[in-house]
Amino acid sequence: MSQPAATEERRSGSAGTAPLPAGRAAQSGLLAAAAGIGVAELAAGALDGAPSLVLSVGDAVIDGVPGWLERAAIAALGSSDKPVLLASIALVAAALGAGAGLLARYRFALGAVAFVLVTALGVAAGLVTADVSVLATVVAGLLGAAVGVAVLHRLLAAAAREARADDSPGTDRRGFLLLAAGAAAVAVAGGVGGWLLAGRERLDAVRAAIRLPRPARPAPAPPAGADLEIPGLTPLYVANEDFYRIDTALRVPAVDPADWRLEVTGLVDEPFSLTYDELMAMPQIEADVTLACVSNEVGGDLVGNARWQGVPLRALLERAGVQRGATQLLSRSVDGFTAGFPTVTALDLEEAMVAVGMNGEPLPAEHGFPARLVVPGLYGYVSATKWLSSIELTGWDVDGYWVPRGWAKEGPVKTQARIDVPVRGRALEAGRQPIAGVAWAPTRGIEGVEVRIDDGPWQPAVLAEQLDVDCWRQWYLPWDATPGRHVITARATDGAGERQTDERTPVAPDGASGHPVIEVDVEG
Ligand SMILES: Nc1nc2c(c(=O)[nH]1)N[C@H]1C(S)=C(S)[C@@H](COP(=O)(O)O)O[C@H]1N2
Ligand SMILES: [Mo]
Repeated sequence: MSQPAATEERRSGSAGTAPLPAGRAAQSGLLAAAAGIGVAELAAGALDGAPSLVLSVGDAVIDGVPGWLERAAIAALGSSDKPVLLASIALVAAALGAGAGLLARYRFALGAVAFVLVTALGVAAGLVTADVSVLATVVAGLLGAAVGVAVLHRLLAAAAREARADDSPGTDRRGFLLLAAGAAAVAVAGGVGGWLLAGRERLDAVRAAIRLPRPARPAPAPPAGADLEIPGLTPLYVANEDFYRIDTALRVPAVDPADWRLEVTGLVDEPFSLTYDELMAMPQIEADVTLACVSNEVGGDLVGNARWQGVPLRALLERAGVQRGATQLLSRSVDGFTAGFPTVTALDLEEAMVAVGMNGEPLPAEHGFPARLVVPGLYGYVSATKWLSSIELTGWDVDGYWVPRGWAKEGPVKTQARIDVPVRGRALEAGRQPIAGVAWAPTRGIEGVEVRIDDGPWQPAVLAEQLDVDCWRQWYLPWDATPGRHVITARATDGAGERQTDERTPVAPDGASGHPVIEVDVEG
């Protein structure tokens, strides 16, 4: 009888020597990692100056990947690049946790060391974030690692008990499952709590309390007929919550207007800085401007039109006094993004502004609260800095964020038409059907759109009222759809009489060109 030995093993509770199944060890490691991450996130939310370690790792990935990969990710995933990145980090963390669990099955110390090493990587990523407290970040990491290791120890001990309990497996299995559920609850509560504490909730309340001033120069109401209201056609103004979002910020910067300043610096006679209240007290304008991303494919949806409100850049530049040689306006965000464009553009275009309002509301957090730039006619990557922190006048030799990453120094928006109707992939019946879409050439306006069906002639589309040269224009063509497959092509002509080229180019380095084409199957 080996009864004494078994008792001895049971009493020691040593996970390292227990004959526990590999599956249980992996589960234990995964759950311990989740609980540890949850606690670290909670601590990061609670401690001043500690960034979320998970999001810091994400930021490090974004900063570290080569430009072509970052471009490819945006091209393939568009606005869902961030959820996909976070899901990937979760998967990798789960795999690492499971691996640590398997290591701990042989030797507990090995698993514990794995936890500490991975946490150290997270802390390292956190420490390179702007404005961190080293102490708070390390404490968040230590708490996470400590909880992870402790939970791992307890789960493995429970799993070992379960493995040894031939007589009454039910109770011991329940013991493991209860602990497992507890670890999962810690993970979820920590993650959610950390996110709430990180300030997003509080900022939403601050933003909701802000009233936009009446613009000194309001934009005219859109003329009747500027929106054709055809089902499936993009509305003239895209609602804030539907507006495309592109940026390098994994975590939307939570900028409290009370702590915010806008610096106007560089090659100017009198540098100055403004508080949010001072900016809001300056005379404001309203303008309807279509914003487009250079990564937008022909026919893509990284483009939108909104009514923006803010202070003209020209007013800020006049106050600062632009010096000779200040050929570039370089804007910077609170999270270190930069974008630059010719100073003359800001002086020439009265609609170029520091925007504080979007479609009648204070800027949404995702779109740059409390202030961003909006410059008609330029792609966002050279101009539309969100969470704006400074405007620096420089020479042309300084480059914004995307220029060394393979994008053109100058980014004028190319003339484009897009076909929205017939809606891709939706069944279509023979008979009278509209073909409809939008076309944009900000600062130049749209003079015409033509549509070609199969190999037929180019037919002029009916244009909606032009709201403004800076914003897109809807168009449609009535069509007698005949059964079978059809190819529909469109092209726009801008206000200068220049026709959209049919030459196809990729989005890099300066924006896609070519005609939008859709294929439709008309039912007989
Ligand atoms: N701070 C910051 N501002 C930014 C970016 C960014 O990565 N960070 N991306 C720019 C790009 S590439 C585009 S196309 C526009 C998109 O603005 P939106 O997200 O409000 O549509 O924001 C611009 N402003
Ligand atoms: Mo962009």
